[in-house]
Amino acid sequence: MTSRAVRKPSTRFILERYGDLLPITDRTPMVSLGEGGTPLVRSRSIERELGLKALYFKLESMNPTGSFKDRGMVLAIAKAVEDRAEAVICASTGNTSASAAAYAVRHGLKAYVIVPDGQIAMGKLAQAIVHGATIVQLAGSFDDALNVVREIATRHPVALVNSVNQHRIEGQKTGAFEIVDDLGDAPEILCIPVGNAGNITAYWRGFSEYYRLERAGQRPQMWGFQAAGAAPIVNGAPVEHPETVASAIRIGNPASWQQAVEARDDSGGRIRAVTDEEILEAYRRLAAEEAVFCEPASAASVAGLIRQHREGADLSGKTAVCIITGNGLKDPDTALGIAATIHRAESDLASVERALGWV
Ligand code: AN7
Repeated sequence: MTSRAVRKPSTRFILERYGDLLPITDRTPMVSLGEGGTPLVRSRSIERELGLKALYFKLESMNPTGSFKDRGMVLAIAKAVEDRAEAVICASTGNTSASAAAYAVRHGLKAYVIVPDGQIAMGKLAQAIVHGATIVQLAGSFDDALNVVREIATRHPVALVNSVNQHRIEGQKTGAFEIVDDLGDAPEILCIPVGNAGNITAYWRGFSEYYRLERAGQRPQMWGFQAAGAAPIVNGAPVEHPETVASAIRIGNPASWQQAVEARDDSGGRIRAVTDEEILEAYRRLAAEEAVFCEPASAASVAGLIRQHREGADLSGKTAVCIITGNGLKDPDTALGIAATIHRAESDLASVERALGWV
């Protein structure tokens, strides 16, 4: 038998790749579903229009359950196993529940998910169903659901895996590590949608840690974007009835509010609102011009960057990264709501040619 050189990449899985910077012990199960190692895809049209030196989309939509939540969940659930938990619970606008359900199955835990009734995207509900989670649809908002699960976790033997669980934030900070490792340094600007504000908190922690360790020469300005109908941090007050097409970030009282404000202020950044129209326009452009199919909440980061440019922000010579937090396939209803012409034809060549307008 001839021996061949196998080009084996060093691991991209975050628990192994960044284990030295995570709260891992020799009892932490190093189970992976393939999370992390997501690509930075360069913009082909929006970058030029905004006059940036470079614009990248970090496709967190390519994680195993289709959202960034997997980075935090792989750690939160591994730590729950380490602590001998037998069940996990979360409140969710959809992606957290999909991720919790998947990682719970992998570790043989029970998953309980509480979601606002009729307010989560279909694909996310489908994920929770197929992974066998116990699902409660609550007649209330995400914020109501989060209040309930926080109380439940103090009364019952079940681990809370919302981002109030610090292991979630620790896992998610690896997204920042990857950006620096890929680009050689932090970008000048990091654009990110803000809902419960766990992810902006995690990215800032990650960039700050790498800066302290001198693995990065700079830290980015953190530019967070909320939907205008669900913009408590921008307004400076909770929103009782948050409303937006971006159901993932329909959140009126974010758990990590204070940490998000700190990330904004310590980085010299900003947290602003974008309208549903701006979100949907960015959503459509991302798919039609950049080949990036994301969910509406993810498009808020790009909508925000475009709006900042329109309002006079000087982007020339700068590098920006937009976090594409979730996959477009999760929310087919929004995709099918985009105006499109779909032609009909009989099942023969001539009819298809006619339908295409070629004869
Ligand atoms: C695609 O799943 O809150 O500011 O319960 O699914 O860290 O909350 C999801 C949030 C952005 C906002 N983009 O992140 C949940 C949930 C997508 C999301 C956010 C979410 P955070």
